[in-house]
Amino acid sequence: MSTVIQHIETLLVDLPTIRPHKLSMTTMACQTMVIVRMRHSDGIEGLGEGTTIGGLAYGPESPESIKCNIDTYLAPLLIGQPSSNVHQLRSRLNRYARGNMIAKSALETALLDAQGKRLGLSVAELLGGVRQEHLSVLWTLASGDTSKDIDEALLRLEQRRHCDFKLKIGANPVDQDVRHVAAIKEALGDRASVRVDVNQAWDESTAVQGIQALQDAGIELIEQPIHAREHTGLVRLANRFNVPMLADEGVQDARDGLDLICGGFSGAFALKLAKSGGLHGALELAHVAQAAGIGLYGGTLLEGTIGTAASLHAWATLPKMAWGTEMFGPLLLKDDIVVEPLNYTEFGVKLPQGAGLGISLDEDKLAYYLRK
Ligand code: MUC
Ligand code: MG
Repeated sequence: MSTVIQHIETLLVDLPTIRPHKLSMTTMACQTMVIVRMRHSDGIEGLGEGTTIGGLAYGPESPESIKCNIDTYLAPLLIGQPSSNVHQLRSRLNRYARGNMIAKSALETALLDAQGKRLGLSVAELLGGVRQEHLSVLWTLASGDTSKDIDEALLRLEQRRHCDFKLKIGANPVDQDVRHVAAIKEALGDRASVRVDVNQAWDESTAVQGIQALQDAGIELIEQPIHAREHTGLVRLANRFNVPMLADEGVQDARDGLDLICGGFSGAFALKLAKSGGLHGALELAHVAQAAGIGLYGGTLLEGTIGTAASLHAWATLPKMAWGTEMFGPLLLKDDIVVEPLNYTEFGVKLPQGAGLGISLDEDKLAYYLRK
């Protein structure tokens, strides 16, 4: 008899951040992860994670809605189904439930983790095999204070932790943001690259003013300066400036990617499991981008170790990404809920080894941080 999915449990886990993390739409002091434990009839448990930023501040799914929609709608679609045909299970979820990409991503991760454990293969091997074992990882400076950000960057450079830095801007007037970024770039000089993420905060004319000043200051990449749906505006900005544009919220999946490419976009795409409903969806976008010569970047929604490991397994199957990754989520958290944390070393992170994701839960820590 074939193995079937028997039980799906979703847990809200609240972990404090090491410092306030200030973005254009919210300031985070805590991260909430939705952890999925999926039990199969052969006794194997698959782990998944769905995480977003700042409740409903970043996107239409909150941790509470992810849990509620999995428990109420998505889990019942999977219970009793054969465990191992992930494509068929993805189609089933997409047929009966629209959107909810973060929830679907957590479930797909748990399915792949279980299937890997069943076959004795890592998730990256299940996806076709590993092309990179060590992935570069940048750090996001978002304390909200210029001198604290400089100290943080210098420490991470000295530790050989990170040598690329992303600055979260857009919450302040453009002149103030530009002064902040330029001061950090000047302090770091050629030792580090500096990029910015505006998280959609500008309109196009503010973007023209801001990007010109950031380009003059030596900033190397501008992430999502304008609203996600303004694809033609992003194409205009990409054509106007030498500094490349990185589409993030504006490119959720392969369809968005195709739309931007057909519109003449020449920048780069940020991949995120959370945007594309899981590993396969994110890789579909990656393949469209590769066919069009668009550079790639491995993005995060600040997931903990389980979600970060899932992303690493997907990115590891791609050739080296032009803009590296930002898979630093676990480093922003004060503690972890896994037995063995990821190995961050030499300006990057190593792909976890072992079957499935290669991650196991620390049950005591999980119980401690579990939302009661
Ligand atoms: C985003 O929009 O890129 C990534 C790093 C960070 O601090 O926030 C995220 C989301
Ligand atoms: Mg972004």
